[in-house]
Amino acid sequence: MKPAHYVNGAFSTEGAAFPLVSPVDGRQVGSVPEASRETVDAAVNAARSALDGDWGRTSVEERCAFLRRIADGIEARFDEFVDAETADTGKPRELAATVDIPRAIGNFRAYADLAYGRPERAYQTRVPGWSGSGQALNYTVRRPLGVVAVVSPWNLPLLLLTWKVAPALAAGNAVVAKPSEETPSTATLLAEVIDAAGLPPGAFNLVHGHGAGAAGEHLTSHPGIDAIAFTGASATGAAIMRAAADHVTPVSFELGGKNPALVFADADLTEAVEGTVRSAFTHSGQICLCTERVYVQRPVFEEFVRALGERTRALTGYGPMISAEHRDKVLSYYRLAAGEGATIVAGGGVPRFGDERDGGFHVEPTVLTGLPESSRVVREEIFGPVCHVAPFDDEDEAVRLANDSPYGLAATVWTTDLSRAHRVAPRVEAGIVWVNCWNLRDLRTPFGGVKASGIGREGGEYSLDFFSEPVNVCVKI
Ligand code: NAD
Ligand code: 6OD
Repeated sequence: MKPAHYVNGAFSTEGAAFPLVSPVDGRQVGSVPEASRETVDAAVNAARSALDGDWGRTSVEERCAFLRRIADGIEARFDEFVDAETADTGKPRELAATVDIPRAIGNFRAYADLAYGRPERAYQTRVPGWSGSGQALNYTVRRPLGVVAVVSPWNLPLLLLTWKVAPALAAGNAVVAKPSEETPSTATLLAEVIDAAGLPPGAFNLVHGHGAGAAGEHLTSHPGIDAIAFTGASATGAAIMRAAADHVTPVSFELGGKNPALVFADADLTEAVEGTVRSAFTHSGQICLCTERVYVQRPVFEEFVRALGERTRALTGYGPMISAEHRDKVLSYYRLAAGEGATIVAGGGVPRFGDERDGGFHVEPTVLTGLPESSRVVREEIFGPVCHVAPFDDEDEAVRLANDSPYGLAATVWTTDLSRAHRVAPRVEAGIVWVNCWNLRDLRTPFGGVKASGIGREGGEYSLDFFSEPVNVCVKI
């Protein structure tokens, strides 16, 4: 399968090609076509025509049936999807097979269920002194926003793309999607599945290419776009917001994080250590929800750091950073930490394998201590397999440290004290707080961040709300 655009129901590889590089060994494994402004225009125009045509006339039942067919289509080609996601990202195959691809299938099924069963409120309004019945009926109908741009990152490529595409289609929008330039493959497979599912041409379009000054920017600044759903870095969100401002285009943003974990002395320490290994190092820390700041109550600090260090040094089979550029960014933070006098409890460098992986973009899972809270390593999102561990004395200090960040995406609290869990969770400035677990997802719940971590919420009804416009109809009875 070669990465290809999918516009108005047709595949093409129009545009200059750029290399697709394996992060595992650094070799070029393919090429990706860069969508020109004309291709983006064609995709937006096709989406508009679909709304004016067959797609715009579909009922919610029909759209939900399409979503289920797409889910079935991904399932039927499960191994191909897993192979493609593993190859593009370098993540362990097991992760793609147990998280990325099943969740993509789940996204389509969940939104088929949610959109189909969605009630709307109605109000009977009394108007005293009115002639006739003196009453009116107010009810709400939901209209799609129109042509929606979906721009997604490389870390969970299909999961995050379908997380937006599924509700956008369920709500009746037409979509122009642009996946990350680093990970074009599963998006292309998705277009094949959508094509086979028989969606009317133009209802879903896919363009490949880079972001700034390229396909991504052409798309998000396009006057024919009615909304933008974006997942990626906060700085990119700011750039997209500036582009969106010209047309007052609504945005839904899922952005970066610098997520804290709070480990109280009453926590089950084995669980907290295992949980932190998962939350800091899954997909080599390249998940926006990963923990990069760990705060541990002083009586168990030394024990926790020792155990976390041991577990981290024993990790094997972890995947690489997505690119040489990203590897260099992560390593620059490792050097910065060392330069600022951090204690490197585990990792801190580049692993040597003695095989072709040495040409890839691996870095060691790393645990640091001893840095001041003001240091860049503690404040900035690194997006790699690294966490800094610091002590705290009491609940108030733990909450203050957790909240002292420009970000507010997710947090984890480890405690066996139920009252404490309920006290602390709502005080943490984050969109999601996990207690004694991490990244446990129910697709009906609100998902998103506060502060620099995002605008709005996705998930369940929240996504369907974003992707549709409520219209109140008031009828005199
Ligand atoms: P990125 O912002 O560099 O790129 C994301 C997407 O935006 C890509 O498709 C890219 O081509 C496009 N893009 C880049 N510049 C653009 C521009 N000026 N206009 C339009 N499109 C543009 O992010 P990334 O490096 O792919 O992903 C890592 C970042 O994403 C991290 O900061 C991470 O925290 C964040 N992220 C957040 C969530 C979340 O749910 N909050 C999920 C995953 C990743
Ligand atoms: O699980 C999800 O729905 C979701 N949006 C995850 C985001 C992960 C960030 O990398």
